[in-house]
Amino acid sequence: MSDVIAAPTHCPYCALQCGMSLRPTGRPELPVEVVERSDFPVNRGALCGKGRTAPAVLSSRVRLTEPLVRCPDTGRLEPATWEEALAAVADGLRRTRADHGPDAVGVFGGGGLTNEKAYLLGKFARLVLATSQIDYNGRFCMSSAAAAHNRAFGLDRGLPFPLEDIPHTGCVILVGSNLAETMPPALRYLTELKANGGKLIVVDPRRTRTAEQANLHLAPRPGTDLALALGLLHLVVAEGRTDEEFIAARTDGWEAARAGAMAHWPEHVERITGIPVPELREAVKMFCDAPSGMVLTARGPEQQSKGTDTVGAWINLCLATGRAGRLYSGYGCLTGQGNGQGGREHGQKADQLPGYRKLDDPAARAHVAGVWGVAPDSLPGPGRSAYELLDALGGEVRSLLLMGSNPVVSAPRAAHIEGRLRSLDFLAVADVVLSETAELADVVLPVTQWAEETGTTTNLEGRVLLRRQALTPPAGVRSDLQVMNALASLLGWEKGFPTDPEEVFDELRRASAGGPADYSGIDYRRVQEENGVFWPCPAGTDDSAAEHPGTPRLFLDRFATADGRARFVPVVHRAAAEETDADYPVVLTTGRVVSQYQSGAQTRRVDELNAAAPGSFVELHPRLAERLGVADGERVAVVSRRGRSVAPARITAAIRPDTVFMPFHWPGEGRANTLTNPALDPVSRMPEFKVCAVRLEPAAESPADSAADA
Ligand SMILES: Nc1nc2c(c(=O)[nH]1)N[C@H]1C(S)=C(S)[C@@H](COP(=O)(O)OP(=O)(O)OC[C@H]3O[C@@H](n4cnc5c(=O)[nH]c(N)nc54)[C@H](O)[C@@H]3O)O[C@H]1N2
Ligand SMILES: Nc1nc2c(c(=O)[nH]1)N[C@H]1C(S)=C(S)[C@@H](COP(=O)(O)OP(=O)(O)OC[C@H]3O[C@@H](n4cnc5c(=O)[nH]c(N)nc54)[C@H](O)[C@@H]3O)O[C@H]1N2
Ligand code: SF4
Ligand SMILES: [Mo]
Repeated sequence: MSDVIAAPTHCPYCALQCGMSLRPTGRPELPVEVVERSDFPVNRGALCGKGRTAPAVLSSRVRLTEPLVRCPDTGRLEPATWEEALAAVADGLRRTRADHGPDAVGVFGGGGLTNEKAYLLGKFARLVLATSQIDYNGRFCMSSAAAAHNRAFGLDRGLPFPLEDIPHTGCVILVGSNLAETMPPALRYLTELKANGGKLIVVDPRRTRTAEQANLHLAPRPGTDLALALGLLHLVVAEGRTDEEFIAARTDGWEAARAGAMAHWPEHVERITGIPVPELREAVKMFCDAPSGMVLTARGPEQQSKGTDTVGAWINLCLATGRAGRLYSGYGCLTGQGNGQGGREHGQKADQLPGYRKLDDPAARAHVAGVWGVAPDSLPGPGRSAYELLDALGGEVRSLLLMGSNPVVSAPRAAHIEGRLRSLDFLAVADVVLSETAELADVVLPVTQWAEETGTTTNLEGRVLLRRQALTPPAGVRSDLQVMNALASLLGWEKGFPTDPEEVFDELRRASAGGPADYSGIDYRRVQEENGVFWPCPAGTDDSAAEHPGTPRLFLDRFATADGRARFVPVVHRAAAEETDADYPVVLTTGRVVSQYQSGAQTRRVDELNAAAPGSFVELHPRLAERLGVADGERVAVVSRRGRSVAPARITAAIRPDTVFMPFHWPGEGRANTLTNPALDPVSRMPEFKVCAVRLEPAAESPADSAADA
């Protein structure tokens, strides 16, 4: 079958980007298997079940191996040649553009795409399609932390230090991260922290496997992290635990931030969050008694309609206590997707150009236009954010090219978004499997996967990594880069579009040079020899200049603002976009389980993972279950203003009695996103996945009509 070379690479899934090696099996149905690779420092050989079983998705039994085009007669997706499929895509996009103008064509990308793909997708949208309408699923992920990072530090890199620093700090506050399930090999860093005498505080409405590790678990009502952070800062000030020297030497704006915090009295914060004042005091004592400290956030506090301010409040706590810009101290965001970091730096975001440059900055436009060989004026301006783009489908945006996301399952208010996708004049989806979104497409393009292609990703530490091709893809699939190249030429783009990943990376380096995320000194050879290189890594100014070593630790001497000082951002608490009331008295929050990944498009095709996590469920407290008369395992309906979902009850005292939790990995009647609220953060445009109001009802035994708005 395929000719296979054993090769070191990285997992296709989450932002940890665990190192692994692939060994040929000689079995066509499963051409490679994963073997341990202990030389990569992030995971030192450890893998979760998803990474271990990732080769199952390479199997022709579950993946796409030929293009599909919707037949006008049968209305069904039918096999087609690549020439037919690509011509159909070019025609569909061209027709929309001719009838409605370039901004009627949209592009939607993903944080799982390699740097090379993300970079070319942005270039393809702006040059070949000349559209401003491009955004990506990272907007659903960590965009609030990204915005808060930029506001406070002048730069956004998920972690400003390597993971290996965590065991050396004195105290970690982990806010809304369940990394025991979402990045299992990283749990080791917390175990080592505690073994070194460091303290762990976990903030999560549920007593998760991660929270079980904590010295102190604070369980706030979902959507109240902003009040919590402000309340802690209030106590820090009241108890005289600020670091005045650090504040004076390295920050600006303390007075206004301090005034905001002083308005949040502990008793008031207890009423909002449900966390008793003595626990607030204990948290402050633990954090401030330690010689150094870190605050790490993940999706819990970020996926809120005030996510940017919430992260800002946690950053203020770090700045006020001098827990930033120092060795073993700082704020960091645990980015989620395989290339969640690099995917947000190179221009698939609506307002962005490569190198984390801003699309509305004339100097940035001039630089990138120069690399691309076009006039700066020819670059479109910023477009809509992800949810706003999906919501405009069938209206102002009439055709969509989608690469690397499955919004039918993962977008907020998903039944409505599914309706918008159905109302498009034309939808093309490039994917490795027939996802729920691909099922709606007019054309489906089957593309190569991680092990079948070469490309770089940037993990949550800002470490640029290389996945090298390890096996030959099946005949019938092409790479995303080949897809863009072919479409560019069919659409009349004469300057060519590279298909060799290393050539694309070299262009990306030049486009990023001098930008905030400067990759110009990084190349494939260095990445391989050094087991990853941390950006920023500018190229030497002339050939004799020494190689820049990369930047594992940011901000030790100065922050990335113009004057080198960090900015306090004054914030005050505000309520969730949708509060509970008599009709919808319970809070719904959503998230993940260890054995499924995201919309499940890939992991729901792996038997071992399905056996471990076969379907959706509703986690609820025994008291709430008793009030409803629901027994464990019984089907329960969850109803919000957006729709109704049904899934078995999972009764556990590990969740607040006023809150229910659903994982979002499944389509159909158990789809959590049928319920979620698309209210957006005003700065980051992040939807409020983590809080909405619902009511619960016992469900009929027969599968319910999952009635929902459209
Ligand atoms: N197994 C698995 N691993 C994954 C993924 C996956 O789908 N499956 N996805 C990857 C991606 S893209 C991402 S973004 C990361 C996400 O990684 P995490 O952020 O760890 O994942 P979540 O489960 O979404 O949310 C974390 C926790 O937030 C809590 N939470 C809910 N509401 C609130 C709130 O209002 N405040 C606070 N403080 N906490 C709250 C939830 O109870 C949950 O335990 O995981 C990555 N890894
Ligand atoms: N309720 C709720 N909803 C959420 C969240 C939540 O916590 N709660 N979390 C949000 C977050 S953080 C995220 S990141 C999103 C993720 O949700 P999605 O954007 O739907 O992410 P995936 O399920 O990873 O979808 C990736 C798709 O691209 C395909 N794919 C994989 N690799 C490639 C490639 O190289 N090329 C191409 N063309 N396709 C590829 C996969 O097969 C899959 O169909 O979900 C968000 N939705
Ligand atoms: S933790 Fe993330 S990167 Fe590591 S094996 Fe699991 S899914 Fe892959
Ligand atoms: Mo994510």
